[in-house]
Amino acid sequence: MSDIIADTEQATAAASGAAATEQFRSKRRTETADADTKRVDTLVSELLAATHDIIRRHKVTYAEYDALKSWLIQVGEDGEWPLFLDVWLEHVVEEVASENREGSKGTIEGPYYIPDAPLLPPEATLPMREDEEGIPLLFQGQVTGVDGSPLSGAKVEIWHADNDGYYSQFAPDLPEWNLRGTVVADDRGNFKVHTIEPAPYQIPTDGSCGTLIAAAGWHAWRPAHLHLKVSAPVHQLITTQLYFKGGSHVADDIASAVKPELILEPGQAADGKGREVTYDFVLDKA
Ligand code: MBD
Ligand code: FE
Repeated sequence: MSDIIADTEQATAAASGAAATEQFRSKRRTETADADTKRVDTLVSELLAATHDIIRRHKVTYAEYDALKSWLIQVGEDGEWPLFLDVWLEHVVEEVASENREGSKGTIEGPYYIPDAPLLPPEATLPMREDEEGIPLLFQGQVTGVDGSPLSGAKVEIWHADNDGYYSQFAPDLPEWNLRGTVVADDRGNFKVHTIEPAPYQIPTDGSCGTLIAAAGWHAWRPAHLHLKVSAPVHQLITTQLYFKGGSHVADDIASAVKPELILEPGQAADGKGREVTYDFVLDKA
């Protein structure tokens, strides 16, 4: 567990931002961007030119320039660069990265993924507190290839917020792996996960992203969602999120990460306790 969070009594933007920044720094993607001079020149020159154009068209003043400067400094001090980038830019990066995929749709990862969550059997209950609040949810399905073949040994990593909208390791007083797990599917690619329905997530209002949202008159909400990474040998990993039909902000996610294919419609659970839903994952070949 991050010391930054463990030592903090209240959920603050600065504490969750610092934990997200620390988490990002320790993350290693399998591919790293090579510093191709021409590409850096093109991308940065075009970004700057687009900004120059905005300044000219809207006659941006020195007062506004100073407001921008102090806000950018504050984003860094709050550790909110991961949050800012994942909320307002990542969805387009994901769109470009997955444009040629045939299998299931994915969406953004967001700032709160932690690798190596505890391994769990094909039917499992996510680690949770004894008195964990929230409507029980049975989330089940099958992982197959694009040709329909079951993927034995598939892994379904799942992480989500609790009934108050908090993620373990990014808010105080939660067990380290609360509502996080790696479910290993059976030899037919089937899995069954018992958990609770997460609450909608509100961007911290006391940090710089919150300041921006208030200054622009936006709302700060993401719809309730399950995060998933689904993988299997010799197949492409999918990073995705699933939402709940009829839930608040499904139609106006601040992170623009909802797609129609990602909306679940759970029914009454067969055992009468809470709700259940089946969702299958189709993975492209690597
Ligand atoms: C979240 O829970 C999230 O998934 C994203 C993308 C951004 C902020 C909080
Ligand atoms: Fe999230």
